[in-house]
Amino acid sequence: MKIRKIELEAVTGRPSQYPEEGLTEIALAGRSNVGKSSLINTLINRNNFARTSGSPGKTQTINFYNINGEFRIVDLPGYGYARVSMTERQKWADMIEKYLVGRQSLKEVVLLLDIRHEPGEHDKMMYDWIKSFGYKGYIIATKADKISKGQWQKHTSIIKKKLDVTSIDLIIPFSAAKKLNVDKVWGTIESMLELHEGEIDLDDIKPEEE
Ligand SMILES: Nc1nc2c(ncn2[C@@H]2O[C@H](COP(=O)(O)OP(=O)(O)O)[C@@H](O)[C@H]2O)c(=O)[nH]1
Ligand SMILES: [Mg+2]
Repeated sequence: MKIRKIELEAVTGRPSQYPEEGLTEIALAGRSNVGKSSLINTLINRNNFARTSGSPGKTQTINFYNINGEFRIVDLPGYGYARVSMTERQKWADMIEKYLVGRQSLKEVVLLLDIRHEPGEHDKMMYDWIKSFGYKGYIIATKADKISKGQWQKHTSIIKKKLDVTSIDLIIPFSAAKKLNVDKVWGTIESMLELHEGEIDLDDIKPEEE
């Protein structure tokens, strides 16, 4: 993917402030600190366009990144941050559900998991939730530089088993720190976008007027 232009189009939890529907959106979900912002920065080849942080953030917004004016990568608010109140949790759930349920442009939701750890209860809930909406269930296993390549398969198998992932091919080990499998992730995103483009658009098959 050639990146020509990136724009942070909206940072909001409110549907009224989402960017206009139309461009295909691919959303990223995962617990706080799993590496969502780092993944976005690596994909677009910028150091800190999507802000990363050492401490799990409390900012609960949905961030819409417009890529080349062609599609959007959508960074969903992270979960699993221990020090939040019930009201905060409820707000998170409302925000994310409104987006997942109501967003027509949303074509795929990718779950990010730390490759080192067995998925937790919240990860399982998130994955089941994603699957229940009919999404394919892609997983990016982040921070893959933290274990040796020889260990990747063992760890992705644990993820597959724990979350009932239909195919191991849906799990992509990835490292922002060492830029491992960047092309593979882009390839996967491109295939998601092509699938959408492959849908029949009546405007395309209408004969041109004389
Ligand atoms: N070693 C390593 N650290 C990473 C990687 N990706 C993210 N991190 C670190 O994990 C922390 C959280 O990353 P961030 O992208 O802000 O996570 P987010 O909360 O999911 O957006 C930061 O300290 C990052 O530097 C990676 O691929 N390898
Ligand atoms: Mg982030």
